[in-house]
Amino acid sequence: MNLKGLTSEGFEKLLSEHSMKLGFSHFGATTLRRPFSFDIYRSWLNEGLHGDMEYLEAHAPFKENPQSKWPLAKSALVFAAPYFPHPERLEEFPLKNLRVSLYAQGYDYHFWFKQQLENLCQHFRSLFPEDEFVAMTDSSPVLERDLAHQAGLGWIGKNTCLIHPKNGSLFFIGEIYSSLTLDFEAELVHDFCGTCTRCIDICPTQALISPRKLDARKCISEKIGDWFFGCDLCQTICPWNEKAFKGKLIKNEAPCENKKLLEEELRWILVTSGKQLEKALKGTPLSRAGNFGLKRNALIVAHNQSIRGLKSEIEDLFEHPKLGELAKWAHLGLQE
Ligand code: B12
Repeated sequence: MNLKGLTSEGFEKLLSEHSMKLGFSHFGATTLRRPFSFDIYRSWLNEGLHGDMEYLEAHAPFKENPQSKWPLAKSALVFAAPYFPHPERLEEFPLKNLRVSLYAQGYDYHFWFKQQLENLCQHFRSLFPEDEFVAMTDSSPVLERDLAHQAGLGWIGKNTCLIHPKNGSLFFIGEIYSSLTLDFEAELVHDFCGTCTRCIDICPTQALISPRKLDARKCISEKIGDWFFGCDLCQTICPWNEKAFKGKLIKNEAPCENKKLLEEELRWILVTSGKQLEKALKGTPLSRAGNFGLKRNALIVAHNQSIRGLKSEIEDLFEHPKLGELAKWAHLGLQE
Protein backbone atom coordinates (compact mmCIF):
# COMPACT_ATOMS: atom_id res chain seq x y z
CA MET A 1 0.00 0.00 0.00
CA ASN A 2 1.26 3.46 -0.87
CA LEU A 3 2.13 5.00 2.46
CA LYS A 4 2.44 8.60 1.42
CA GLY A 5 -0.23 10.57 -0.35
CA LEU A 6 -3.68 9.33 0.66
CA THR A 7 -6.12 10.32 -2.08
CA SER A 8 -9.69 11.41 -1.52
CA GLU A 9 -11.13 8.19 -3.03
CA GLY A 10 -8.63 6.01 -1.12
CA PHE A 11 -9.60 7.75 2.08
CA GLU A 12 -13.35 7.36 1.46
CA LYS A 13 -12.90 3.69 0.68
CA LEU A 14 -10.72 3.10 3.70
CA LEU A 15 -13.17 4.65 6.08
CA SER A 16 -16.73 4.45 4.91
CA GLU A 17 -17.32 0.80 5.83
CA HIS A 18 -15.77 1.12 9.31
CA SER A 19 -17.45 4.38 9.94
CA MET A 20 -20.90 3.01 9.08
CA LYS A 21 -20.37 0.00 11.34
CA LEU A 22 -19.41 2.27 14.19
CA GLY A 23 -22.50 4.44 13.71
CA PHE A 24 -20.64 7.62 12.77
CA SER A 25 -22.80 10.04 10.81
CA HIS A 26 -20.00 11.54 8.75
CA PHE A 27 -16.23 11.95 8.62
CA GLY A 28 -13.51 13.85 6.80
CA ALA A 29 -9.82 14.65 6.83
CA THR A 30 -7.59 17.69 6.80
CA THR A 31 -3.95 18.60 6.72
CA LEU A 32 -2.86 19.85 10.14
CA ARG A 33 -2.18 23.55 10.29
CA ARG A 34 -2.75 26.53 12.54
CA PRO A 35 -6.53 26.59 13.17
CA PHE A 36 -8.40 29.17 11.04
CA SER A 37 -10.03 30.60 14.15
CA PHE A 38 -7.07 30.48 16.52
CA ASP A 39 -7.06 34.27 16.92
CA ILE A 40 -10.72 34.11 17.95
CA TYR A 41 -9.81 31.49 20.56
CA ARG A 42 -6.94 33.66 21.85
CA SER A 43 -9.10 36.74 22.28
CA TRP A 44 -11.86 34.63 23.90
CA LEU A 45 -9.31 33.54 26.52
CA ASN A 46 -7.95 37.07 26.89
CA GLU A 47 -11.47 38.27 27.68
CA GLY A 48 -11.67 35.65 30.44
CA LEU A 49 -14.76 34.00 28.91
CA HIS A 50 -13.43 30.55 29.88
CA GLY A 51 -13.96 31.31 33.58
CA ASP A 52 -12.18 28.79 35.78
CA MET A 53 -11.42 26.27 32.97
CA GLU A 54 -7.72 27.09 33.23
CA TYR A 55 -6.69 24.08 31.16
CA LEU A 56 -8.01 25.91 28.08
CA GLU A 57 -5.29 28.52 28.57
CA ALA A 58 -2.62 25.84 29.06
CA HIS A 59 -3.79 24.07 25.87
CA ALA A 60 -3.46 27.17 23.67
CA PRO A 61 0.15 26.63 22.42
CA PHE A 62 -0.61 23.03 21.35
CA LYS A 63 -3.86 24.06 19.72
CA GLU A 64 -2.04 26.75 17.78
CA ASN A 65 0.79 24.49 16.72
CA PRO A 66 -0.15 20.77 16.89
CA GLN A 67 3.38 19.70 15.89
CA SER A 68 4.77 21.24 19.08
CA LYS A 69 3.16 18.29 20.89
CA TRP A 70 2.95 15.69 18.10
CA PRO A 71 6.03 16.40 15.93
CA LEU A 72 5.18 13.68 13.37
CA ALA A 73 1.53 14.59 12.91
CA LYS A 74 0.68 15.81 9.42
CA SER A 75 -3.05 15.19 9.07
CA ALA A 76 -6.20 14.61 11.06
CA LEU A 77 -8.99 12.14 10.29
CA VAL A 78 -12.09 13.59 11.91
CA PHE A 79 -15.29 11.74 12.89
CA ALA A 80 -18.80 12.72 13.99
CA ALA A 81 -20.56 10.37 16.44
CA PRO A 82 -24.26 11.25 16.88
CA TYR A 83 -25.66 11.25 20.43
CA PHE A 84 -29.35 11.48 19.66
CA PRO A 85 -30.72 8.90 20.06
CA HIS A 86 -27.90 8.01 22.44
CA PRO A 87 -25.89 5.09 21.00
CA GLU A 88 -24.69 3.77 24.38
CA ARG A 89 -27.72 3.81 26.65
CA LEU A 90 -27.91 2.49 30.20
CA GLU A 91 -30.40 -0.32 30.68
CA GLU A 92 -32.36 2.06 32.86
CA PHE A 93 -31.42 5.72 33.12
CA PRO A 94 -32.48 6.67 36.65
CA LEU A 95 -33.46 10.31 35.93
CA LYS A 96 -36.50 10.64 33.70
CA ASN A 97 -37.95 13.95 34.81
CA LEU A 98 -35.03 16.15 35.75
CA ARG A 99 -33.65 17.99 32.75
CA VAL A 100 -30.46 16.23 31.70
CA SER A 101 -28.85 17.17 28.41
CA LEU A 102 -29.07 14.58 25.65
CA TYR A 103 -25.36 13.88 25.51
CA ALA A 104 -25.36 12.83 29.17
CA GLN A 105 -28.28 10.39 28.93
CA GLY A 106 -26.04 7.41 28.27
CA TYR A 107 -22.48 6.23 28.80
CA ASP A 108 -19.71 8.81 28.68
CA TYR A 109 -18.28 9.31 25.18
CA HIS A 110 -14.81 9.81 26.65
CA PHE A 111 -14.81 6.01 27.03
CA TRP A 112 -16.79 4.45 24.18
CA PHE A 113 -16.02 6.98 21.41
CA LYS A 114 -12.37 7.12 22.40
CA GLN A 115 -12.26 3.31 22.35
CA GLN A 116 -13.81 3.20 18.87
CA LEU A 117 -11.17 5.65 17.66
CA GLU A 118 -8.42 3.58 19.33
CA ASN A 119 -9.70 0.50 17.48
CA LEU A 120 -9.60 2.41 14.22
CA CYS A 121 -6.01 3.42 15.02
CA GLN A 122 -5.10 -0.26 15.42
CA HIS A 123 -6.58 -0.93 12.03
CA PHE A 124 -4.60 1.92 10.46
CA ARG A 125 -1.41 0.69 12.12
CA SER A 126 -1.86 -2.68 10.45
CA LEU A 127 -2.36 -0.98 7.07
CA PHE A 128 0.40 1.61 7.51
CA PRO A 129 2.95 0.00 9.87
CA GLU A 130 5.46 2.81 9.48
CA ASP A 131 3.03 5.57 10.33
CA GLU A 132 1.80 7.00 13.62
CA PHE A 133 -1.81 7.39 14.78
CA VAL A 134 -3.20 9.03 17.92
CA ALA A 135 -6.89 8.95 18.90
CA MET A 136 -8.45 11.85 20.76
CA THR A 137 -11.77 13.32 21.72
CA ASP A 138 -12.62 16.38 23.79
CA SER A 139 -9.99 16.46 26.51
CA SER A 140 -6.83 16.73 24.39
CA PRO A 141 -5.39 20.11 23.35
CA VAL A 142 -7.15 20.22 19.98
CA LEU A 143 -9.48 22.99 18.76
CA GLU A 144 -11.99 20.40 17.62
CA ARG A 145 -14.75 22.49 16.09
CA ASP A 146 -12.26 24.35 13.95
CA LEU A 147 -10.57 21.08 12.95
CA ALA A 148 -13.89 19.46 12.06
CA HIS A 149 -14.85 22.55 10.07
CA GLN A 150 -11.59 22.27 8.13
CA ALA A 151 -12.27 18.58 7.49
CA GLY A 152 -15.64 19.45 5.95
CA LEU A 153 -17.85 18.13 8.77
CA GLY A 154 -19.98 21.25 9.11
CA TRP A 155 -20.06 24.99 9.68
CA ILE A 156 -19.65 26.79 12.99
CA GLY A 157 -23.10 28.02 13.90
CA LYS A 158 -24.18 31.08 15.84
CA ASN A 159 -24.55 28.80 18.90
CA THR A 160 -20.81 27.98 18.39
CA CYS A 161 -21.68 24.34 17.60
CA LEU A 162 -20.59 22.56 14.46
CA ILE A 163 -23.68 22.03 12.30
CA HIS A 164 -24.06 19.71 9.31
CA PRO A 165 -26.83 20.41 6.78
CA LYS A 166 -28.09 16.79 6.91
CA ASN A 167 -26.98 15.60 10.34
CA GLY A 168 -27.66 18.65 12.51
CA SER A 169 -25.30 19.30 15.44
CA LEU A 170 -26.09 16.59 18.00
CA PHE A 171 -22.84 14.73 17.47
CA PHE A 172 -19.50 14.44 19.22
CA ILE A 173 -16.29 15.22 17.44
CA GLY A 174 -13.29 12.90 17.64
CA GLU A 175 -10.09 12.76 15.64
CA ILE A 176 -7.08 10.67 14.77
CA TYR A 177 -3.88 12.61 14.25
CA SER A 178 -1.69 10.78 11.77
CA SER A 179 1.67 11.06 10.05
CA LEU A 180 0.01 10.36 6.67
CA THR A 181 0.04 13.15 4.13
CA LEU A 182 -3.13 13.91 2.22
CA ASP A 183 -3.36 14.48 -1.49
CA PHE A 184 -6.62 16.39 -1.18
CA GLU A 185 -8.31 19.26 0.62
CA ALA A 186 -11.77 18.81 2.10
CA GLU A 187 -14.56 20.96 0.73
CA LEU A 188 -15.67 23.40 3.43
CA VAL A 189 -19.36 23.39 4.34
CA HIS A 190 -21.09 26.70 3.69
CA ASP A 191 -22.51 28.64 6.68
CA PHE A 192 -26.32 28.29 6.56
CA CYS A 193 -27.26 30.19 9.75
CA GLY A 194 -28.47 33.13 7.67
CA THR A 195 -30.47 35.69 9.62
CA CYS A 196 -31.75 33.15 12.19
CA THR A 197 -31.04 34.04 15.83
CA ARG A 198 -33.18 31.40 17.57
CA CYS A 199 -30.26 29.98 19.57
CA ILE A 200 -29.22 33.40 20.85
CA ASP A 201 -32.81 34.32 21.73
CA ILE A 202 -33.63 31.12 23.63
CA CYS A 203 -30.50 30.94 25.79
CA PRO A 204 -31.88 31.26 29.34
CA THR A 205 -28.75 32.92 30.70
CA GLN A 206 -27.80 35.08 27.68
CA ALA A 207 -24.54 33.15 27.46
CA LEU A 208 -24.42 33.63 23.69
CA ILE A 209 -23.25 37.22 23.87
CA SER A 210 -23.06 37.59 20.09
CA PRO A 211 -23.15 35.19 17.13
CA ARG A 212 -20.46 32.50 17.60
CA LYS A 213 -19.32 33.90 20.94
CA LEU A 214 -20.23 32.14 24.16
CA ASP A 215 -19.49 33.28 27.69
CA ALA A 216 -18.78 29.92 29.30
CA ARG A 217 -19.19 31.45 32.76
CA LYS A 218 -22.87 31.98 31.98
CA CYS A 219 -23.59 28.78 29.99
CA ILE A 220 -25.84 26.33 31.86
CA SER A 221 -23.60 23.53 30.67
CA GLU A 222 -21.11 25.05 33.09
CA LYS A 223 -23.48 26.68 35.60
CA ILE A 224 -27.02 25.37 36.15
CA GLY A 225 -30.50 26.84 36.30
CA ASP A 226 -33.57 24.66 36.04
CA TRP A 227 -31.48 22.07 34.27
CA PHE A 228 -30.03 19.35 36.45
CA PHE A 229 -27.12 18.55 34.13
CA GLY A 230 -26.02 20.32 30.94
CA CYS A 231 -28.42 22.05 28.53
CA ASP A 232 -29.42 21.61 24.88
CA LEU A 233 -31.67 24.57 24.19
CA CYS A 234 -29.37 26.38 21.76
CA GLN A 235 -29.24 23.18 19.71
CA THR A 236 -32.76 21.76 19.97
CA ILE A 237 -34.19 25.12 18.85
CA CYS A 238 -31.97 25.08 15.76
CA PRO A 239 -33.92 24.58 12.49
CA TRP A 240 -31.12 22.35 11.23
CA ASN A 241 -31.69 19.90 14.08
CA GLU A 242 -35.46 20.11 13.59
CA LYS A 243 -34.85 19.20 9.97
CA ALA A 244 -32.35 16.43 10.73
CA PHE A 245 -34.52 14.74 13.38
CA LYS A 246 -37.93 15.45 11.83
CA GLY A 247 -40.18 15.87 14.85
CA LYS A 248 -38.40 13.17 16.88
CA LEU A 249 -36.25 15.61 18.80
CA ILE A 250 -36.74 15.70 22.57
CA LYS A 251 -36.88 19.43 23.16
CA ASN A 252 -37.02 19.74 26.93
CA GLU A 253 -37.93 23.39 26.43
CA ALA A 254 -39.54 23.77 29.86
CA PRO A 255 -38.94 21.97 33.15
CA CYS A 256 -41.20 19.02 33.96
CA GLU A 257 -44.49 20.40 35.29
CA ASN A 258 -45.15 17.52 37.63
CA LYS A 259 -43.37 18.75 40.76
CA LYS A 260 -44.01 15.45 42.58
CA LEU A 261 -41.91 13.58 40.01
CA LEU A 262 -39.15 16.16 40.24
CA GLU A 263 -39.31 15.93 44.03
CA GLU A 264 -38.85 12.16 43.98
CA GLU A 265 -35.78 12.30 41.76
CA LEU A 266 -34.23 15.19 43.70
CA ARG A 267 -34.88 13.36 46.98
CA TRP A 268 -33.13 10.31 45.61
CA ILE A 269 -30.05 12.42 44.80
CA LEU A 270 -30.09 14.24 48.15
CA VAL A 271 -30.45 11.20 50.43
CA THR A 272 -28.53 8.55 48.53
CA SER A 273 -24.93 7.89 49.54
CA GLY A 274 -22.10 8.86 47.21
CA LYS A 275 -21.26 5.19 46.72
CA GLN A 276 -24.76 4.28 45.62
CA LEU A 277 -25.10 7.26 43.32
CA GLU A 278 -21.81 6.26 41.75
CA LYS A 279 -23.12 2.73 41.28
CA ALA A 280 -26.37 3.88 39.63
CA LEU A 281 -24.69 6.41 37.34
CA LYS A 282 -21.40 4.60 36.73
CA GLY A 283 -19.81 5.38 33.38
CA THR A 284 -22.11 8.31 32.56
CA PRO A 285 -21.03 11.97 32.40
CA LEU A 286 -23.13 12.52 35.54
CA SER A 287 -20.85 10.32 37.61
CA ARG A 288 -18.00 12.70 36.79
CA ALA A 289 -19.82 15.37 38.82
CA GLY A 290 -19.40 13.12 41.89
CA ASN A 291 -21.53 13.03 45.02
CA PHE A 292 -20.80 16.69 45.78
CA GLY A 293 -21.62 17.95 42.27
CA LEU A 294 -24.85 15.94 42.02
CA LYS A 295 -26.10 17.06 45.44
CA ARG A 296 -25.09 20.64 44.66
CA ASN A 297 -27.11 20.55 41.43
CA ALA A 298 -30.07 18.96 43.23
CA LEU A 299 -30.06 21.75 45.83
CA ILE A 300 -30.00 24.43 43.14
CA VAL A 301 -32.84 22.85 41.15
CA ALA A 302 -34.89 22.30 44.35
CA HIS A 303 -34.46 26.01 45.10
CA ASN A 304 -35.14 27.21 41.56
CA GLN A 305 -38.22 24.99 41.27
CA SER A 306 -39.44 25.81 44.81
CA ILE A 307 -39.82 22.15 45.82
CA ARG A 308 -41.08 22.62 49.37
CA GLY A 309 -41.47 18.89 50.00
CA LEU A 310 -37.67 18.62 50.24
CA LYS A 311 -37.25 20.95 53.22
CA SER A 312 -36.31 18.26 55.72
CA GLU A 313 -33.86 16.51 53.33
CA ILE A 314 -32.21 19.90 52.75
CA GLU A 315 -32.06 20.61 56.49
CA ASP A 316 -30.22 17.31 56.91
CA LEU A 317 -27.39 18.81 54.85
CA PHE A 318 -27.00 21.98 56.96
CA GLU A 319 -23.99 20.56 58.79
CA HIS A 320 -22.38 19.15 55.66
CA PRO A 321 -18.83 20.61 55.47
CA LYS A 322 -19.03 21.52 51.76
CA LEU A 323 -22.76 21.73 51.04
CA GLY A 324 -24.00 23.31 54.29
CA GLU A 325 -24.00 26.93 53.09
CA LEU A 326 -25.71 26.07 49.82
CA ALA A 327 -28.29 23.95 51.68
CA LYS A 328 -29.15 26.96 53.90
CA TRP A 329 -29.52 29.17 50.83
CA ALA A 330 -31.71 26.62 49.07
CA HIS A 331 -33.83 26.23 52.22
CA LEU A 332 -34.32 29.98 52.61
CA GLY A 333 -35.78 30.09 49.09
CA LEU A 334 -38.38 27.52 50.14
CA GLN A 335 -39.97 29.63 52.90
CA GLU A 336 -43.58 30.71 52.30
C1 B12 B 1 -14.69 24.10 26.93
C2 B12 B 1 -15.80 23.38 26.24
C3 B12 B 1 -17.10 23.68 26.60
C4 B12 B 1 -17.45 24.91 27.46
C5 B12 B 1 -17.39 26.17 26.57
C6 B12 B 1 -18.12 26.00 25.22
C7 B12 B 1 -17.83 27.04 24.18
N1 B12 B 1 -18.76 27.23 23.25
O1 B12 B 1 -16.80 27.68 24.21
C8 B12 B 1 -18.85 24.51 28.00
C9 B12 B 1 -18.69 23.73 29.30
C10 B12 B 1 -19.81 25.67 28.22
C11 B12 B 1 -19.30 23.52 26.91
C12 B12 B 1 -20.61 23.26 26.61
C13 B12 B 1 -21.02 22.35 25.65
N2 B12 B 1 -20.24 21.52 24.96
CO1 B12 B 1 -18.31 21.60 24.98
N3 B12 B 1 -16.46 21.65 24.77
C14 B12 B 1 -15.51 22.39 25.25
C15 B12 B 1 -14.13 22.03 24.66
C16 B12 B 1 -13.36 21.16 25.67
C17 B12 B 1 -13.30 23.26 24.26
C18 B12 B 1 -14.09 24.30 23.46
C19 B12 B 1 -13.36 25.60 23.33
O2 B12 B 1 -12.19 25.62 23.07
N4 B12 B 1 -14.08 26.72 23.53
C20 B12 B 1 -13.56 28.02 23.29
C21 B12 B 1 -14.27 28.61 22.05
C22 B12 B 1 -13.73 30.02 21.75
O3 B12 B 1 -13.96 27.73 21.00
P1 B12 B 1 -15.04 26.82 20.23
O4 B12 B 1 -16.20 26.54 21.09
O5 B12 B 1 -14.33 25.65 19.64
O6 B12 B 1 -15.51 27.85 19.15
C23 B12 B 1 -14.77 28.14 18.01
C24 B12 B 1 -15.74 28.68 16.99
O7 B12 B 1 -16.80 29.35 17.63
C25 B12 B 1 -14.82 29.54 16.19
N5 B12 B 1 -15.43 30.65 15.51
C26 B12 B 1 -16.06 31.69 16.01
N6 B12 B 1 -16.45 32.50 15.02
C27 B12 B 1 -16.05 31.93 13.88
C28 B12 B 1 -16.21 32.32 12.57
C29 B12 B 1 -15.70 31.53 11.58
C30 B12 B 1 -15.89 31.97 10.17
C31 B12 B 1 -15.00 30.34 11.90
C32 B12 B 1 -14.44 29.47 10.83
C33 B12 B 1 -14.85 29.97 13.22
C34 B12 B 1 -15.39 30.76 14.20
O8 B12 B 1 -13.80 30.04 17.01
C35 B12 B 1 -13.79 29.32 18.19
C36 B12 B 1 -12.32 28.96 18.40
O9 B12 B 1 -11.84 28.19 17.33
C37 B12 B 1 -14.54 21.23 23.37
C38 B12 B 1 -13.61 20.09 22.96
C39 B12 B 1 -12.37 20.58 22.25
N7 B12 B 1 -11.24 19.99 22.57
O10 B12 B 1 -12.44 21.47 21.39
C40 B12 B 1 -15.96 20.68 23.76
C41 B12 B 1 -17.03 20.64 22.65
C42 B12 B 1 -16.96 21.93 21.90
N8 B12 B 1 -18.28 20.57 23.41
C43 B12 B 1 -19.15 19.84 22.86
C44 B12 B 1 -20.48 19.68 23.35
C45 B12 B 1 -21.29 18.51 22.80
C46 B12 B 1 -20.99 20.59 24.30
C47 B12 B 1 -22.46 20.74 24.75
C48 B12 B 1 -23.50 20.50 23.65
C49 B12 B 1 -22.72 19.78 25.96
C50 B12 B 1 -24.08 19.98 26.65
N9 B12 B 1 -25.20 19.63 26.07
O11 B12 B 1 -24.13 20.45 27.74
C51 B12 B 1 -22.46 22.20 25.24
C52 B12 B 1 -22.77 23.18 24.09
C53 B12 B 1 -22.75 24.63 24.52
C54 B12 B 1 -22.27 25.53 23.36
N10 B12 B 1 -23.19 26.25 22.73
O12 B12 B 1 -21.08 25.54 23.05
C55 B12 B 1 -18.67 19.21 21.54
C56 B12 B 1 -19.28 20.01 20.35
C57 B12 B 1 -19.71 19.17 19.17
C58 B12 B 1 -20.32 20.05 18.09
N11 B12 B 1 -21.14 19.42 17.25
O13 B12 B 1 -20.07 21.24 17.99
C59 B12 B 1 -17.13 19.35 21.71
C60 B12 B 1 -16.35 19.52 20.41
C61 B12 B 1 -16.65 18.07 22.45
C62 B12 B 1 -16.58 16.86 21.54
N12 B12 B 1 -15.42 16.23 21.42
O14 B12 B 1 -17.55 16.45 20.93
N13 B12 B 1 -18.24 23.02 26.25
